[in-house]
Amino acid sequence: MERTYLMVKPDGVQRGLIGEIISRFESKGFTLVGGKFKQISRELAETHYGEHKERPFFGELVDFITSGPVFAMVWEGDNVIKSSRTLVGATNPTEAAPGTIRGDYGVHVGMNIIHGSDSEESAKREIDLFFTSDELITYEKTLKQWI
Ligand code: 3AN
Repeated sequence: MERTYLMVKPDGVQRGLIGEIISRFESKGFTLVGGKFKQISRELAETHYGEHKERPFFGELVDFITSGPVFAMVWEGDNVIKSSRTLVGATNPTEAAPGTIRGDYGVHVGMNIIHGSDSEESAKREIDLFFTSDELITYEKTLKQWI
């Protein structure tokens, strides 16, 4: 079963969107297998966003993601990596379709509400970075046969 890492960023937490975001993934039919509130250190932020190290906005990105608590989650389901990127919407909220999380709530590309892993490889890396295996709970949903 596929898993992905999703994270409500400090702006999403401050705006009270944790519940709304969890609700969208639950309603879609995915299963929450791990979740926690976390203050990210600069070191963890620099590792998590390592692929953007050379980008001009890297410093801003690290400042922002460490500026307040985030809500870190692991979600499970068929094709959850690709589907959750669709639910999240385009990186730049000005281009994100209405109905997506960024399209409905985001304004600026630097503060775009939520992070979602973009591939199997990054999902694995990010899940391992933010969660220990005993923080992830595998369980069966009786509704599963209907999805
Ligand atoms: P996504 O989060 O949609 O996968 P990435 O991986 O290209 O997007 O970018 C990582 C994060 O970097 C984005 N979520 C966004 O917050 C930030 N970012 C991307 N492009 C810019 C930019 N031009 N200016 C400021 N921040 C940016």
